[in-house]
Amino acid sequence: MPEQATQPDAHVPEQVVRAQSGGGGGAPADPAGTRLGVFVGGLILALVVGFTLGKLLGPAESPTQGATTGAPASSPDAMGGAHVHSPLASAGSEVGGLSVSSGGYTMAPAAAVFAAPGPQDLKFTINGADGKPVTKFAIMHEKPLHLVVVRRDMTGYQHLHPTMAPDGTWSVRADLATPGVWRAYADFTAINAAGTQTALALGTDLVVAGDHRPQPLPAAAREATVDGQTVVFEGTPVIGASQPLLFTVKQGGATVTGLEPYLGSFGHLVVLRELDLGYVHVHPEPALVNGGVKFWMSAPSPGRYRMFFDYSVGGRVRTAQFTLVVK
Ligand SMILES: [Cu+2]
Repeated sequence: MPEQATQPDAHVPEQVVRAQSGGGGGAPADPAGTRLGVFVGGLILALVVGFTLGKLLGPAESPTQGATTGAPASSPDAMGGAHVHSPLASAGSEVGGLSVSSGGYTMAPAAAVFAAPGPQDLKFTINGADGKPVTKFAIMHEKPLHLVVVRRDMTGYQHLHPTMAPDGTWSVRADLATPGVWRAYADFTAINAAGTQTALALGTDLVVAGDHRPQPLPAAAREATVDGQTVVFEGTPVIGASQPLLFTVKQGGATVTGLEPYLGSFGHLVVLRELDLGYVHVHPEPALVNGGVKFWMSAPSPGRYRMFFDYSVGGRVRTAQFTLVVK
């Protein structure tokens, strides 16, 4: 299986500011993830759920900070300003990544068609409502922007961290190893001139010319092997209610106890929906649970999903992949 592509740590430009952080402790009320507060059109407060990292989020934070989300900030379900999220209620029920433009922000790739497969220097900007590249981003999970790249048949997954030039151009080397249509998701929290933070996952297609050989989605399984380690998950996602998912890493039949924090948590889970590649990025509880990494997820709809679980052991990041069927 493909390894997590490793990238040099992103240089964090001066313009990138650190989001207010909850500092970890005392966040039991928020294991599933809520995010408050994006001004839309100047007035409306939107409530967005997607993923969170308890370490970054405290329950009583400023309404404009929090983890990024897979859902656009202005999604209709999020507009009920008065409703209060029970901590486990609706995290993950939205998908993002379906649009190249949302909430006043637009992802603009420098090139979206490539003449041949192979490593490419991807470049793009995130443009604001004024059409100019955004240069201020909040740090979420230790990075100002996360880029997930995968071919539309769910092969070739990469979780990358581009670097930003002072003019707002993001660059990263990505391996578009095979012909076909790829999806690139930019997951970030932009900060506008007024200081308002907007968490988004925008997505664009990238087309690689050549003889396209789409692969079928592997059968659903609760176990995946990556680089000599076996990863299993427990839990059954359902629609409309947040359910736990516990991922445990095993080697030689024993649970690997040495999971290390990676990008501020013990694991990261990207869930993509088959057919439209809707993006659900959930995050774990801050502490290990019986040596495993526990996430909360609410499935957005019936169907098949591909789950990509990034974790770090011995300083090495691996990605375990699973097909999930939601009924
Ligand atoms: Cu990332």
